[in-house]
Amino acid sequence: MSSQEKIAALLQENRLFPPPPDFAERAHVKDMSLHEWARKDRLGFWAAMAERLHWFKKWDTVLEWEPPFYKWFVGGKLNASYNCIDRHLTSWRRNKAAIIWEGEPGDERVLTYQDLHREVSKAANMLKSLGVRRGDRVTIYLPMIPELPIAMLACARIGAIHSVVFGGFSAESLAGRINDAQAKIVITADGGWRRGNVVPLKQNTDEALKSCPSVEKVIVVKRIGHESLVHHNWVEGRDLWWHTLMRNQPDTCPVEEMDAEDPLYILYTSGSTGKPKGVLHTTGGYLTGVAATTHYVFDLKDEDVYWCTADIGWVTGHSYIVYGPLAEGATTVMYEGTPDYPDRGRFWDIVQKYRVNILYTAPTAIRSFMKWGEEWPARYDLSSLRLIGTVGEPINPEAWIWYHQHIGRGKCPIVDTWWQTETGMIMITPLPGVTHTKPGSATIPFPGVSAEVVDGAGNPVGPGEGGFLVLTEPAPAMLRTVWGDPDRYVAQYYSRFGKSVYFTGDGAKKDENGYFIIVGRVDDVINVSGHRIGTWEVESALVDHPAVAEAAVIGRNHDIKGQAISAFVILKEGHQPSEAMEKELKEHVVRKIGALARPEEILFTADLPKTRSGKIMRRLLRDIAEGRALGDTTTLADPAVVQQLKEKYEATE
Ligand code: 6R9
Repeated sequence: MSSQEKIAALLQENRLFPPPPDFAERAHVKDMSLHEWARKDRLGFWAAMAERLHWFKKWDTVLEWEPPFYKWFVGGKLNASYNCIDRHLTSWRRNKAAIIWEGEPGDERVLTYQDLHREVSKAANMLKSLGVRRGDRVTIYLPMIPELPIAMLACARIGAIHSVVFGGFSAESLAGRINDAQAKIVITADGGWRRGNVVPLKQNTDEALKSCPSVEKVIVVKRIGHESLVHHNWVEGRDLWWHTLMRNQPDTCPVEEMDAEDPLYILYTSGSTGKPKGVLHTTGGYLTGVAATTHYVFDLKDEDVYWCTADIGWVTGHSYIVYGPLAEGATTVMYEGTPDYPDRGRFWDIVQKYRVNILYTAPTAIRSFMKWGEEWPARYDLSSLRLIGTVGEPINPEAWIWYHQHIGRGKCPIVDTWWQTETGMIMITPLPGVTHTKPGSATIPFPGVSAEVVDGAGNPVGPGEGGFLVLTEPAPAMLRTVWGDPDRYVAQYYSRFGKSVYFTGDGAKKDENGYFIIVGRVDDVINVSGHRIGTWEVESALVDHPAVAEAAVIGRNHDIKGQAISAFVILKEGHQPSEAMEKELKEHVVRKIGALARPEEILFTADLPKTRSGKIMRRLLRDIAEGRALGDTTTLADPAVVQQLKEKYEATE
């Protein structure tokens, strides 16, 4: 049987995959008692989860609420850096590898918890010496190098709020995020490696800082070491080398006692309208949520080597490379580069080399691996793997089965975990020792989490019926507000279905067992390779170009990326559609936002389908881009517009 036939056969059975008996026997959770406990006493359950952390002072109240504003562990005092480092130093764990790092060129660094304590303390002292105080914002724009988690934990240590900006974002995106947070300090690097090329992070920072008056100092990590990356634009007095500043810092630094509700970090994410929002996470609830889920979802044991392949620039890296694993005293692997450099075996080489036990990656990566062929993983010894997981977008059952067979070798449970930047922690997921998994389903809510699928009026829908995914109870790791814009927080998340129901922006259904199947975004957010991009952002970038009169952007299905960006553009008088114009507009979007927002294709048109009230009908554009028969066009101002567009689109294919 060919691989394709095998997959087809497995899928036809539509069967559930029970946890392998030897896995279940040794798992932290072997039965449904955790779920039952949380169902009976939700707050008691979360209080017990909070006990996993070290508190300088215990909380007075588990939850105080005035929907949609929630406070968890009120009155409690703790520090995230202390919980991720210091508390592990009193046991044998101080000599355990905290971070195993591999650079793209193949260089390596291993930091034990003791090493991490020293580096983080020095970095915290460095920040203090530059005037950073509790509550100040620090923007971090770094590649995947150890200085990134070190900088985050240094901020947490002194109560500064970090805002990590993914290294793939443009200067302009960086500037927007620095200004929104009013950051005092930017931490960057001379550059980062990507497929053997240098990403010029310092140059982007220089460009961004032309419009960022709040920034006083720039700390630059020397990652690449090419003089040309920094010398022409080094601003004396503003720019400082990380290694010079770190040299004479004391290697201990007292931790700030933070309130449970003090901010830990801001992370920007795309919404359906407007600029990216600064999602605000606080200390006690967030850390409780990520520590508990790391422990139970990944069935993490002290002897495990755990690898989450995300970039720390996204929430998955914050919660499941840095805060969750380190709070749990784990060994967390960090890799700088891409899966196909220097060849398509790189991930499997890393699994084999470090004997990785738990692997957490994205469906888009799995679909690439499928395309590259099973011979790549087959060349490596993957026998150390005992649990594998996915996050970021819906996983198609074919990819699930392929992952199960070729990476999990039929032996590893798969945890398909649904969550968001806003939820901070995994919300819907199997627990690998007990939940029977089903390809394409994230299964059931984590204990203490309440999710539902509802219709437009907010009423639960029946099995198999599509609806909106909502969270009906607060959970400790969820965002507290949108930085600087509480009205937007309310409007975005707590108005569609009332003040006490959180709207996720996702469509979903439940099967007859109550398992959740998440279909994808139902708002104007596109999920490209697991990265969220707002249609509004791409449209704004396009109309910013002098030749563009109007633009409409949609996400269409894509075999590898999940979704790809299709843009429909009306040019201004005097500009002609051409290949050169298409290229220029794509580059313009990359310059404005970053390479992740590059449209897959641009279709020039004289008109866009609009309702009589002037709203662009994206649904019809999606029909066109995905080559479907056109949906209902009766509400259109001019139905001929779509027909013409469709013909044109088909002609360009
Ligand atoms: C963690 C993260 C959140 C959006 C979310 C949903 C999609 C994430 C998923 C999933 C189906 C899963 N998503 N995990 N869809 N199954 N297991 O990815 O956060 O970048 O904020 O994206 O990603 O659409 O709403 P974020």
